Amino acid sequence: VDLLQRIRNGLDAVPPLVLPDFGRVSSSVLVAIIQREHGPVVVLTRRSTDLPDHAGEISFPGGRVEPGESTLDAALREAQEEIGLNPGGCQWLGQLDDSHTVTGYRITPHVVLSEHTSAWTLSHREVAEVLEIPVEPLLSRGRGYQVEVSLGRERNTFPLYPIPGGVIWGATARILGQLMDRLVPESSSVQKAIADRRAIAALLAMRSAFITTHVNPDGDAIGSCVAMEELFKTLGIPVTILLDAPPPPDLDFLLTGSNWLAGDAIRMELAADAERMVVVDTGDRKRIGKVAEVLDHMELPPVVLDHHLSGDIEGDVLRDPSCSSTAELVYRLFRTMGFPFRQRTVDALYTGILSDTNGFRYIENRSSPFKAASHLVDLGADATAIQEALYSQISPRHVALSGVVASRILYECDGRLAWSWLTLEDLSARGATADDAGEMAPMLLAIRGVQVAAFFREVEPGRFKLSMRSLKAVPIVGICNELGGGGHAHAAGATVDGPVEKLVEFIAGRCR
Ligand SMILES: [Mn+2]
Repeated sequence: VDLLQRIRNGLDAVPPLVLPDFGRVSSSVLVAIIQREHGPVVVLTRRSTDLPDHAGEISFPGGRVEPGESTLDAALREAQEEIGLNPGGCQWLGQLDDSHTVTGYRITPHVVLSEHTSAWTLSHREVAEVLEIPVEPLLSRGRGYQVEVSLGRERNTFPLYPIPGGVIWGATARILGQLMDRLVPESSSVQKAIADRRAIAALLAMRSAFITTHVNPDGDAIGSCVAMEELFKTLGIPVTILLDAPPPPDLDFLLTGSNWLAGDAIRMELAADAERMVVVDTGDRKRIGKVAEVLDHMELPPVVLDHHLSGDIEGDVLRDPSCSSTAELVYRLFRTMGFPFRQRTVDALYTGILSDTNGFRYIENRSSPFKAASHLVDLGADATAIQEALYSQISPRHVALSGVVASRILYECDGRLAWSWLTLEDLSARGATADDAGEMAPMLLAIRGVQVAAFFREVEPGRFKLSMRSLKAVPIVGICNELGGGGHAHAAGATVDGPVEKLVEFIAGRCR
């Protein structure tokens, strides 16, 4: 198939990302393709060195969209003004992705096939020269060199394409990269981008929303809820967070200013009050507790944003286990959307990443959680306050219960498996709740020589919540799956019937 046909096919196969302007100036550019003897070329301009902005840089013809004008009309008009390209000789091929610049513009690129053959008529005030860049050699560079640029607190990453006599960078390079992506629509990165934009389109099209997350919510669950709430508020979409039970006190600071309902307020009659539900940090119906009843009675299926390996809720599912946390997934989504990060959003997302990586311990050697966190701190996340809020809040009852758990630890498999337990009586004798017990498995896993930790907490007589943690060499999610539970490779759980000794025998058998 010839290159021009591949461009057409790619534009048809990959839908454009269409974004709100989030208060930025609306602008558009024209990606004009001309079929020359040696193959298709794309028309770029070198901007005049006298211009106040982007002087001497290489860019597509384009500019600000005037009131009442479509983005396509604006792009064609600007191209005519700048280089004398005749709009009548253009055939529209399609639209590339909206993007936001660090300088405050939303750019919509339109791709046209132009029949231009005569000499270019330059507006010398704006344009120094027209560059006809062959598409073929660009393609061999793929996505080019990835360059990150900071301007104030903003950051942006885009490819950089060297061409004879200069480089293409910035928003122009990103748009060119989008065109290159359309030439390989089957590649996994493009397929991932298509999944992203399906979720983004679903979120932007909502008229009212509920947001929910899993029972016993952690910093990632609540942080992701709050970040999504901020998105809907900014878009003017009515939104309420629904929680199975009131949030744990140490996460209260995140929910200040949020609109949320929990516990007895969760009734299935709520289903009529919002158009769709967004489920974050889980994709399992049984993990959202009471809220499942509301979900079941809603007309439209939910949007799921999750970083766990699997889930049974159907709808628009954006699942990415390569993310350390749902907060990291939401951070990436907001970057793609060009959503302007504000204080509440960056605090919520930083909390999610810090919490789910347990203070950057569970990162599986990925750099992405650090990059996201570093950007969020640059954007103003109060890392110190969040650290104190999450990690200086252990209740005296938890410390007392830890003592009980520590005094009972038993070892199997030559000390590689450590396990302990708490009964309902242990809790009631100390006036403690399940929240006071919290996570005990990490304490067991920190013991020298221990590779697998199993902690059992009685939830009703004879029935236990098993929580497991393991070191890298020993994945334990399979064991929890066999027991009817699930989770991550090295942090998983299940609800199981005793006696505990029998269960430990089973686990030890799997660890030998
Ligand atoms: Mn999570």
